[in-house]
Amino acid sequence: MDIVLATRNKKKIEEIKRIIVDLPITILSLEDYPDCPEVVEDKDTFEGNAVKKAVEVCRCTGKPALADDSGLEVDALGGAPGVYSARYAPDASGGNDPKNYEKLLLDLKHAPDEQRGARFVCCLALAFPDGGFKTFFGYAPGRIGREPRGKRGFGYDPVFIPKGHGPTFAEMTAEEKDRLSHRGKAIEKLSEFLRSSVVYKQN
Ligand code: ITT
Repeated sequence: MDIVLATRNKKKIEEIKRIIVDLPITILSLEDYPDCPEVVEDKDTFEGNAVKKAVEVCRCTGKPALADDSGLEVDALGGAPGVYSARYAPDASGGNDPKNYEKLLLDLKHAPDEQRGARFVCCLALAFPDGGFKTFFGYAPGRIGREPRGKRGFGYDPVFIPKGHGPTFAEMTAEEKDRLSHRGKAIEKLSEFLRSSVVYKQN
């Protein structure tokens, strides 16, 4: 079965590909479909944006499409940046720009440790050519550190410390992050669905 990844974030693509390894599916990307237009993310929920991205890419390619909408919810900011995580700093060039976590550290400058709680959220949407779709959620609870640490991962990883751990996601190996991450957990649920799904067995 072919699945087109409906994302332009190369780091997300790397993570999804390395976690889905044990399933006999061929992962295609938008680079295989250069004529598909950019999807405008104008919904105010992770689910809304993920479903929109998956459905539009599925319509354009004629193949099942998998989209990831994700972000960081910070308690002291009432859940911000949330669905706007990729564009939190007004002058950020995209979701992997350090300006986003630099702004977050500045906004939390006066927040004591007990108010630095946060969680990463990932919603995966898998859309099918018959118009149907399924969503899968994953959450990673943790807290925001006081300075960036580590060079691995992407986005807010250098400032996110998962619950029960000392290092940030950016200081962990890929395997350690995948075990704890919102994306890893959502992909586990997607994999269970694909393994048991009639659609998957028929293709
Ligand atoms: P696509 O829409 O093309 O998939 P994007 O980067 O714009 O790519 P989102 O709109 O879902 O994706 O934004 C998610 C942002 O949340 C992402 O760019 C990062 O800033 C942040 N984020 C999500 N998952 C993350 C992770 O595992 N580690 C660090 N930051 C993450």
